[in-house]
Amino acid sequence: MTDLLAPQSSPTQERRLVTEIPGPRSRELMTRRSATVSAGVGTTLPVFVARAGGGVVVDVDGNSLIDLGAGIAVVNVGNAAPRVVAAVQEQVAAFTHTCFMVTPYEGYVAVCEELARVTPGDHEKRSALFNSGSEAVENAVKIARVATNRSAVIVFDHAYHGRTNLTMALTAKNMPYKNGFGPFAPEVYRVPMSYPFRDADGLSGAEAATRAIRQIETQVGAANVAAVLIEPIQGEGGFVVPASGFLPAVAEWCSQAGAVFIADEVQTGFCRTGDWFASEHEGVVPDLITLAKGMAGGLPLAAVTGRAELMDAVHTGGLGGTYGGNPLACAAALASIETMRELDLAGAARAIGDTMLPRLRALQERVPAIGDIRGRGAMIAIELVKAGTTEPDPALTAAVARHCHAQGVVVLTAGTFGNVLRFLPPLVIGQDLLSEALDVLDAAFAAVS
Ligand code: PLZ
Repeated sequence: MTDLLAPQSSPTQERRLVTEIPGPRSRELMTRRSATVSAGVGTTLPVFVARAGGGVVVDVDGNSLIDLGAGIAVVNVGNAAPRVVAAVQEQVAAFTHTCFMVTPYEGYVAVCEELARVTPGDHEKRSALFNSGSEAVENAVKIARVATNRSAVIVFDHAYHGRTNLTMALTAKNMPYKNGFGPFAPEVYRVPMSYPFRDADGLSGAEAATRAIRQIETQVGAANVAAVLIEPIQGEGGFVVPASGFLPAVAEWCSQAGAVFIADEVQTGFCRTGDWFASEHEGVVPDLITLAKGMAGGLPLAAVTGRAELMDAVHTGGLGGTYGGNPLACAAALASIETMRELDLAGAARAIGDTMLPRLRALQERVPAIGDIRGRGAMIAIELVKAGTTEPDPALTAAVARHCHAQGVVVLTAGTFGNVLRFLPPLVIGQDLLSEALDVLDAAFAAVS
């Protein structure tokens, strides 16, 4: 009998470079990639993966890299997490697909039961399952429109909600997400976010909310608003944490205005920020919540969970999709959620933040280009600027990221201005590895600045 929680199936938890990065086999595969994969699909770090687990990614040349990306906040439970592997293996041998809309199966229902338990609020809830975060967001908007019989959707500066047509319209940043891909869906209105590092000094969360709400009321009209859609901590936008009081004030306005408050927790969800969901930090209870990424340990699964009266306002057959709630993905989600509970991964995320923040603050003392350090739990970022200003420094950001990559640490960038380094380690990463990754980051700044 194997212990499902023991990491014995994981690769050795170490940073080990045996070739330059990328190594010869990865370079060969990159050549094949260029000849066959669309140039439209980018690459952050051109090493091809052979295996991954815990806090490392092992490439085809035998290099072992420390993972501070978790596949963009997906493998919160670790890559190929033992419970997930076992659950998927069992399911794949039983049946792989029937389509839940044709002949249902228990896993889908069990996932929805879990989502009702773990998401904020003790009201009656319903869920529907999809394949990607974008699809979840699209469906949340559909549900809000049907339930309110209104059409306007409010989104924020720096928001990221996906790459499909509606979610491109909801996303703020033009390059690379939107450029040339229009026309975009109508009835989407963008208002200012609370962004403490870039707002006027001392602008409180309540004041930033008033600024956004005034714009909604004057430019859209409260009675036309179907939904306000917001990431409680913005992800691709650069881990922007709104000033405290902002989210509760926006949520409160929605309930007054009869608009649906949708929290997009695709990136922040499933223990990432030190709570099950980032909305909980300020006691906000979203009407609808969009989920994906961390929920299924790497298998494609997404969800909209929300108030029963909204979710059930949709006519029968109005929501669905061939693969939504695929049985393998559901098995993976149940195993992931169980792992999060058993290993207290919310606590682990808080511990990661507690390790990272003091180290980054010490680094900031030596590196004046670090303008801001922010985030919560295991969702931490630094924003790089020309020293003493708030002018973004995307070139320095790219150089530091490249240096980390070359030294065997997977880091990601983000931000409207491309000047944010973000850290999203798997929540099961060991403290030693995390600390070694921070040493590499220190050295990267010393080398490039
Ligand atoms: N909402 C808050 O973070 C996905 C995008 C990576 P999908 N973020 C990573 C890229 O460059 O495509 C995301 C998110 C938030 C929605 C989405 C969309 O989720 O699963 O990528 O569709």
